Amino acid sequence: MISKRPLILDTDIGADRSPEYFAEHLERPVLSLNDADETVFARAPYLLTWRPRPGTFDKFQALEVIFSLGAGVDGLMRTDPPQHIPIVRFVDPDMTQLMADWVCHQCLNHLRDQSQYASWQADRHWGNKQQQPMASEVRVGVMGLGELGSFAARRLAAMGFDVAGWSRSMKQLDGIKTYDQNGLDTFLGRTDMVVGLLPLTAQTQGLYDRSFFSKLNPDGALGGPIFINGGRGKSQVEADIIACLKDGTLKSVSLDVFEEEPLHENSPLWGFDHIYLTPHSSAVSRDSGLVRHLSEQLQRYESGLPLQHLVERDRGY
Ligand code: NDP
Ligand code: OXD
Repeated sequence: MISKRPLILDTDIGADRSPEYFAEHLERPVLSLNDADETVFARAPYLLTWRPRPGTFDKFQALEVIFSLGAGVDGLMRTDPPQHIPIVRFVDPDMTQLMADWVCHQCLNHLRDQSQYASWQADRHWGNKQQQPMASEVRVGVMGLGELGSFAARRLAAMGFDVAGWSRSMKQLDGIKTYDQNGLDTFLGRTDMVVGLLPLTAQTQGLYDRSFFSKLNPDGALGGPIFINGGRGKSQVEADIIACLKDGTLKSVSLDVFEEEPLHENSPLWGFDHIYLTPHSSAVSRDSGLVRHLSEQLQRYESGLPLQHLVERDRGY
């Protein structure tokens, strides 16, 4: 174990992640960033981080690979990681499955009008039978067809929804109609329920605004457009979401991510009784998945194979 090259763990990334856990499972020395000293920084080749503090990279003299704890690297990119050092994103089947579960759960909440039943239950009220549209009558549009979006789109299609997808470059997915950047307005016009699984970049910041929501299909089977965001909160304009919920441009939303997190207790979003909010927990990076991913990538790198899931600097994701 001592002969293996050490990994530095930025322990600010999550309370339950200990260097000891990773050292045991990766079978190599793992040190906390906070405990590392000059001698460690002089020789440490690997860093696992997510939202590093400013100046973190300046400490390292021999850094070779930066591993992101999360699938999204916007927090990492904000702190100017050195250009020549590769950044490996977190990609793992458990995370992909967790996100698809959340997306499907939210789509079913809207399909079956779950907030209405929950409020009747809270009032001990039997209620009236709701109109029940079929999933096949609902057009879902998934924005971002990467690791998470393409799997979620397939799962939605398997559940019977009428699914389309949109991404920067054109994709081909069996049974799913796809659009690239040029097809955005057509894609939005056929969409009743839009699911955001985009990374936060200069191009996607503030994308989900009133003009965007106004392009969604107002006449769908659910009685109005639905917005679901599991990507990044800074891609949405919350003032516009609130105004669009009030004037009916949007019928409802499911939000896991917010412009500022945690969501401020005074946010009007808390006050809507027919929307669904989760605290950035749609797909949490599990330690077991991280170990699997790091083991594989470290093994590849140390045996001379190319690293996978590399961030492309000019795209920002
Ligand atoms: P990927 O990099 O695999 O996929 C990103 C997708 O977005 C690609 O299809 C890409 O297009 C598309 N895209 C990026 N920029 C644009 C653009 N400007 N216009 C159109 N399409 C664009 O990422 P993942 O699927 O792994 O993750 C997506 C995001 O989900 C993460 O960046 C993160 O922010 C968020 N996330 C949120 C979590 C949560 O708990 N809420 C958990 C995990 C991730 P192309 O295929 O052409 O490159
Ligand atoms: C991620 C996240 O990017 O959890 O992995 O948000």
